[in-house]
Amino acid sequence: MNQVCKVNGKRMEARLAELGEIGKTPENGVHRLALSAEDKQAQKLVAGWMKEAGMMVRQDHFGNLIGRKEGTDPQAPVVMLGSHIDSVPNGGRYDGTIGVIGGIEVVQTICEANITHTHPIEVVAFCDEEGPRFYSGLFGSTGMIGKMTQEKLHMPDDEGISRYDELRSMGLDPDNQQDSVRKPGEIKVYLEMHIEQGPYLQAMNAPVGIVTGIAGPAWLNIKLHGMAGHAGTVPMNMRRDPMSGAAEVILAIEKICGSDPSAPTVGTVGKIAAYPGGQNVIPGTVEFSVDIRDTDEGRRDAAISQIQAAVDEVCKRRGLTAEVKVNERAKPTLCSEQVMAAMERAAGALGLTPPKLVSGAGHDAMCLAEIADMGMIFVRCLDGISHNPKEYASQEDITAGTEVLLATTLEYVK
Ligand code: HGY
Ligand code: MN
Ligand code: MN
Repeated sequence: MNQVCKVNGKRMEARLAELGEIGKTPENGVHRLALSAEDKQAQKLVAGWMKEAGMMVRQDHFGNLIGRKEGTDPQAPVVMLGSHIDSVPNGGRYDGTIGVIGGIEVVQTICEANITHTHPIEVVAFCDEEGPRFYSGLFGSTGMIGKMTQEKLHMPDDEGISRYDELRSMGLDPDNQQDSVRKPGEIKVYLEMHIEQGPYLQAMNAPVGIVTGIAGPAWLNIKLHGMAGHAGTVPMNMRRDPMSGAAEVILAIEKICGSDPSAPTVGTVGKIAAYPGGQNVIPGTVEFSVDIRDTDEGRRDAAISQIQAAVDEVCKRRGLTAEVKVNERAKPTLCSEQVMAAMERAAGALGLTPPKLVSGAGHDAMCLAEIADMGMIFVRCLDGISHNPKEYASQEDITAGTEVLLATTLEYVK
């Protein structure tokens, strides 16, 4: 393979800073929800960088932004790099973005070093990886592998707007999905660099890690219905209060998911709302989200069944009714052994010995693993903080991760 070349850490640092200004929050985080005005503005900025890096740029009908650099054989399967640029509400500026900016940097470095390669390289900013706005994530990558559902496409946000509406308003045609779907064999390998979003690399004093597998998230929406009433006049023993019921269920979720300290099962209630939502009104309905994850699908689904049983018991005892909807049930995913070995070789040549670790966070890589070999490189982040404006990864560590990404890419594009 051609000469060794170095990525430009300063260029990546400047791009991360510029991207972080779009949707910036008072606490210096980012609020760039999928398909929002901020997300669309960020897509335009990233598309410009893809062009600067020597790529042709298009957007597929799922809203995925795709840069492509041809190799000597345009029919050869694609080496795909990518991640996402949408964020959670008031999130961090490194989650997803380092994988897109790092991928662009790999292609730009290959271009500037005039390295010839056989396989085409694509860099993808997947649409709506995070999911909070439309109640399910991995949207663009799910579409790319041909698993889009009408329910996902038309699920409205809290203002009644769907991803379908937003994509149409961008001049895309989500009804014409077939030419946006990639088939097994079209993609040789998918490589994603991402911040770890956990504490282990820092604890092991390692700048980068190699991911062995990704926990599978299940997202539920639970509604408890009781009887709205006057906060001042309804005696405590005559209430059917769904807020107190929700409190009991939420504590049950914590107990169920923490019952086996040796298991990586986690459960989170991140969003809750009371209707009608008055200071002096006993709520009629309380609705809350549940995010349950595990690397073992059976154990995760057993936790969901236990949560369902807890809801039934609380409702029976308190005279409530419940609606439990499972919006997302992603399978835990293993990374390809060959890709992990290639990453290890690449890191070794750079003098790094990255530890192997599991990802508790979900990633687009889970979808791509269904149609191609997949691997992920983790970059250390400060105190493991993520989905928080305090999220931070150093330029040195991001550069180290990108060097591993570049070297792994060069092995696959031959
Ligand atoms: O929720 C997740 O694991 C990812 O941040 N979308
Ligand atoms: Mn992410
Ligand atoms: Mn995230």
